[in-house]
Amino acid sequence: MKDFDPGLYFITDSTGCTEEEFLFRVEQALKGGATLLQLREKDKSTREYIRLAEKVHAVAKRYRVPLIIDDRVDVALAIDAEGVHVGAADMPVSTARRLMGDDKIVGATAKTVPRAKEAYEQGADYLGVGAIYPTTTKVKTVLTSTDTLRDICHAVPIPVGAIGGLNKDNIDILAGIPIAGICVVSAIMKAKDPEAAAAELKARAQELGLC
Ligand code: TZP
Ligand code: MG
Repeated sequence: MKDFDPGLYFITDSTGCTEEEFLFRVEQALKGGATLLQLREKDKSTREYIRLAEKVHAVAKRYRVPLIIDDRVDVALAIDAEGVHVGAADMPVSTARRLMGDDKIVGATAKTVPRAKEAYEQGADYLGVGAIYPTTTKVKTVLTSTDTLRDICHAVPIPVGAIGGLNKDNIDILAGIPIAGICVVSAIMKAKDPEAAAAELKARAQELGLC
């Protein structure tokens, strides 16, 4: 069943964390109200990625939050995750959709209106658009203007999430843009208290009508 809420999309980064600390932080984020979870690992072997994904999936299931795997359709299929997220350098959306099947969530990164339309036409269920602000998370990206973000929201009928350097103190820049949610790594992952950080970010986003 494809049922997901992109309101507060928490994307993980296990860099510098023990596995125990990492899983604890993921759980705290879910407790704090993250509605969608993405496991994003750049340096793990396939075997390590699958092992960690199984553990994260078990936690996510307890909170009934869908787990999306970044980049890796094979890992998503191996653990029967709820979905996969593909970027410009990953598998095309149409291929990811064919391999994942119609019941799974396929998300895509888009930084322009044409790319957003293409991803939608190829079967994407949601889009991540950014970076809105410079980010400290390890990622190859360029900034996307809020005008482009707004244009993308109007160009496709699927949910659009804003990403990149977002936190509770700077998301007001997105007020009035019809996004479906906020996607963050550091604002939750690097917070002293990930549960409180997630709850506060969600409350602020709701206040601004962003999720
Ligand atoms: N894509 C665009 S920016 C980004 C990704 C994966 C990283 C966002 O991380 P943060 O820490 O919320 O800026
Ligand atoms: Mg990617």
